[in-house]
Amino acid sequence: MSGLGSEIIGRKIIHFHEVDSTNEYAKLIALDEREGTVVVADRQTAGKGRKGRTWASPEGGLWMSVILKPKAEPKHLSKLVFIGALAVVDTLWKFGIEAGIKWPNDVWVNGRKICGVLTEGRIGEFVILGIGLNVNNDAPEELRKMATSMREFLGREVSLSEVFHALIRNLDHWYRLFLNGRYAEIISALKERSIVLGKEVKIIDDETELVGRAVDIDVDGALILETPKGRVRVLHGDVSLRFL
Ligand code: BTX
Repeated sequence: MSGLGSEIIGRKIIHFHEVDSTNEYAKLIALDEREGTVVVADRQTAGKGRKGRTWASPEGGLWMSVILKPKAEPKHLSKLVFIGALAVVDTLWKFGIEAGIKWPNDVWVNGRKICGVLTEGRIGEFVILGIGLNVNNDAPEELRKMATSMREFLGREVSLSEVFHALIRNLDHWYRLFLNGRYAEIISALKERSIVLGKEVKIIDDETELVGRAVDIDVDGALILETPKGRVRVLHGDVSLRFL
């Protein structure tokens, strides 16, 4: 046990007041660290989203990355992004916030984004699971319409360290299921907490766009879309999903 009530995640915590990106720092030290080490910062000066996008990370939010070294077949590693989203949703529920997962890597509350998850890594060596959760920070001005925070939803500040510790415990729970190969439970929880199933969506993957109704998430975590041309299976990779 780590003292935080977790077995693997949070065995060691590296805290910065400021860093460029916790994911970048975690990648630098990953080979020398045991799995479960967490890098957390009060603010990031170059927080990253997917595909070179920026992640606004002012003080008050929870910006953290976990170093993982799972001995799992490479085809399963893409499911780690769901571990992050599931742990965040469970944490938010504990604080009375009914959040859901916007496949593949966001957590939303009342139609707005509260959290993003970014996994990066080197096959056979490590995976960095990065989580950005708006807690007591304001969403950036230009994103106010599409982003929210725990403080905004609850109308009061919450203890950042309580949120952090709850998230560590929830990550530990879901990661241990992953290590035990309990993928079916992970996918079924993902489906239960999904806010996309049954909705008309547009999938954007570089230059291609696909419109259809999201009807299922399969055993691999791929989204099944019903389109005018039949069923299409969309792997999560780097695709973006918009509601229509
Ligand atoms: P994403 O590419 O899916 O989402 C990025 C998009 O989200 C941005 O283009 C912007 O529209 C919006 N956005 C930016 N900042 C925020 C915010 N604070 N709240 C809500 N929406 C925002 C999602 O990428 C993955 C983000 C991972 C962030 C964590 S923080 C710790 C770790 N370190 C790091 O550099 N990244 C990860």
